[in-house]
Amino acid sequence: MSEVLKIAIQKSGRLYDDSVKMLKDCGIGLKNGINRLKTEADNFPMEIYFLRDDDIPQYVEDAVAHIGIVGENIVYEKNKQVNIVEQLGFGKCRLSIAVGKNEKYERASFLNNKRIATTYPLLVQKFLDKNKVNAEIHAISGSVEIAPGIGLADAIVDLVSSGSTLFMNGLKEVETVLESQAVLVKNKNLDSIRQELLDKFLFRIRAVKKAKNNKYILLNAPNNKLNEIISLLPGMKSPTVLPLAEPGWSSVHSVLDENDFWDIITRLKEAGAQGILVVPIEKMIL
Ligand code: PRT
Ligand code: ZN
Repeated sequence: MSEVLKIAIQKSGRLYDDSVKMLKDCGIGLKNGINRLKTEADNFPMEIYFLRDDDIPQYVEDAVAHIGIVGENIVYEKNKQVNIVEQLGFGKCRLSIAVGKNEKYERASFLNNKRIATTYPLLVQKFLDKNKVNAEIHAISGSVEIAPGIGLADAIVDLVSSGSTLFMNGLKEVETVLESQAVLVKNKNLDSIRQELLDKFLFRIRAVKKAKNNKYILLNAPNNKLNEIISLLPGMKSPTVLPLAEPGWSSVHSVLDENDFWDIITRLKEAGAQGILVVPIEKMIL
């Protein structure tokens, strides 16, 4: 029982649901305990710790948890000794500079001798140093967006996703300091048993991620158009082609990348494909 992989995830907040879902998609269920500090996994040697996101890098550095799920924004701001192993594709946002909507911000030099409110003082200082700007950083712990309105700051640096918080506070986003998403981090000195467990877990994560980015496609094609249609389809190796009961027709199966999806579907139709079915893939192992 001691040889388990301990993972830290956010206790509640924006990363909680997606973190639990990712575990579930990897076949790892959480036992429903009343103890909300930690729980065991159903069918993988894993223990799940529920923590504040800000604390996760420290816990992973100290090997209290072997791995953790946390935003890149927190990883870089906390600057702890952990390794990023995988980007997880959720919790996407950007750390951005925002100023009053009527200000004329053209470049970082706008910030010279100004006051900047943020909960990310380390990342802001790095940005200022890189751009050779001298500004005063006010590190505050929350509600950064109200700082300009109450006269505490001339600019803010905060996380943005839809932009509506900035808009509602009369601010505009002018420059991105960091693009961020949830990542899997690990302790730098994992023993071989935990590393092996992590490798198994990562294998599952990658299969789930790959499946999410791909779709399974089935279509009917007249045999005289088969070559053209097949040439449009990448497939995992090459498309599967099966004869239909109706003479002169075939059924073609393949896998499409989400990014090329609409473009290829349009070209398939133009090439004579009919009855196109597109279905999600649950896991994809190459
Ligand atoms: O309690 P705990 O400390 O664990 O949680 P928290 O309140 O510090 O964090 P939480 O749950 O708000 O966010 C956790 C992580 O989600 C962050 O560290 C980011 O990696 C990621 N994330 C993604 C975001 C956002 N999008 C986001 N929009 N974190 C915060 N915001 C906030 C932002 O600070 C601002 O107040 O949402 C507001 C802006 O949103 P829009 O949509 O109005 O632009
Ligand atoms: Zn937090």
